[in-house]
Amino acid sequence: VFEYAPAPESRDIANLKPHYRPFIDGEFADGSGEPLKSINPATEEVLAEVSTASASDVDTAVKAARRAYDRVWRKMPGAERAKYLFRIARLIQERARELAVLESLDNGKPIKESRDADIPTAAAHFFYHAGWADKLDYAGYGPDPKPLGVAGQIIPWNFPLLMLAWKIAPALATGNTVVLKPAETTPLTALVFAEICQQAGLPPGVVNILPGAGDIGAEIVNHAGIDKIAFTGSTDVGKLIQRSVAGTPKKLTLELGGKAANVVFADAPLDQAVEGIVNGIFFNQGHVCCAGSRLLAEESIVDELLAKLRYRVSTLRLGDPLDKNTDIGAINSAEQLTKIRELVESGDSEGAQRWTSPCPVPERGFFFAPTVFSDVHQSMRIAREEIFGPVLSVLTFRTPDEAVTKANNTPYGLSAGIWTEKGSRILWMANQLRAGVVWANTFNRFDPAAPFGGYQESGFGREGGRTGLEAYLDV
Ligand code: TXE
Repeated sequence: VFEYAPAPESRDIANLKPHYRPFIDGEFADGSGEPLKSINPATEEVLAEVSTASASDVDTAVKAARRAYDRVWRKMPGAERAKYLFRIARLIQERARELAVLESLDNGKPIKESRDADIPTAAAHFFYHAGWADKLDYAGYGPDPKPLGVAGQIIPWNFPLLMLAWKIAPALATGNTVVLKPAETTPLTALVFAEICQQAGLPPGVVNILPGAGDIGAEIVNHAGIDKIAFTGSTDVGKLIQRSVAGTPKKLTLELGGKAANVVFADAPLDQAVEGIVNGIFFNQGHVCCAGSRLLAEESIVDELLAKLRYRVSTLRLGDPLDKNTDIGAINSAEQLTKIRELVESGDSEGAQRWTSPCPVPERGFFFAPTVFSDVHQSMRIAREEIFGPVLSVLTFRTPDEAVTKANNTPYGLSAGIWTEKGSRILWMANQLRAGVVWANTFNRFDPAAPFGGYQESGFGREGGRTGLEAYLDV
């Protein structure tokens, strides 16, 4: 067990303030909800106090968003809206180091991931959607496509700024205004984003950011002034929201949990597959809705694959998220760590074979060593339930048909991976798999131009690409 050593210089880059406040109608407001403390999950120390929104703040924000929609934003030519989106994208790039360090402090993810994935991809989403803002008429949406109005957007803690970008960029590009609630454990980068909106000169009310817990999410969902709801989070809360919206004219898109199969055939280049399996489940501590949490390996190669996999996983470094060499950071919260431990114990008691990486684990902070379960049966909880942590369940198959049947044996359907040299098999599998995204010989690749979203209990609607625009337009 090694001592956790904070990295003070790089921490300063985050420009951390003692107090953060909600952003309503272009100004930082006092926020009349219960204040919350944002915790650094790697040290368990308080990073900052955050004022939260109350029900009356939700009402003020929704009214501000409506005014901005009616008076300014929907009337603005697309080419003008695009300029704001381009400005926001460039400001995210200019403040990328600050945002990356702040994200790693607040979320626990390794700095190399926030630096190389979260923040640049967030900027890419604004660049991409800026390009759409003045081209909607060419995209087959008619000469004058109509926005929906005020969008209520609720996001989770696993990719705080990136999920914000996935939600806000298409909404603004299509002429909607926004009331967004970040997750209670990771509100900080969203509130720096509010500063960026001010810096970009965005008209007041176009974007409102309301930190708070689930009750404030519910206030947004139930507010009569909201026209569209976009939610990313747990399947349970997604179902709750779906019930609340029933009988209202509100439009809804849901991006919920997953239990993706990563299918490796005997002819796959195994070393490459091992990299994809590791990325699939250990990227972002496995806090990824599309994580490849079920490895389906062809029986004839499972022993060789497991040996290679264990060796590779044992080289992953776990620890200080601000250390550039860290591969696995902290679990985002004590609650999530408890959930992971409980599911891992169920794997033990149901008879799966557990292997844990021998990496040192810091004593302080919420950490969980990479874990691989073999001899997993489809009926076990670790094969069925979303663990949302660095835990892989390995199952086997003998024929392509069996691989498809097992991959599809889940109530979810967000993503899947296929590893094989046979192009025809990739096309056949991609067609058979009930998953919104299928990767072949790669995993966890994201592009703003590619629609993302689920089947079944993984939700409905798509984000990204041209299809993603439809969620914010009356066509
Ligand atoms: O999710 P919640 P939690 C899964 C993952 C994880 C589990 C629980 O398996 O272990 O969900 O995570 C807001 N009305 N995913 O508890 O509660 C909440 O404040 C409106 C997968 O964090 O769904 C936060 O902003 N909003 C997932 C957001 O919903 C409500 C990402 C998500 O929190 C609300 C996160 C309510 N009644 C968790 N209750 C993915 N798809 O990537 C809570 N919220």
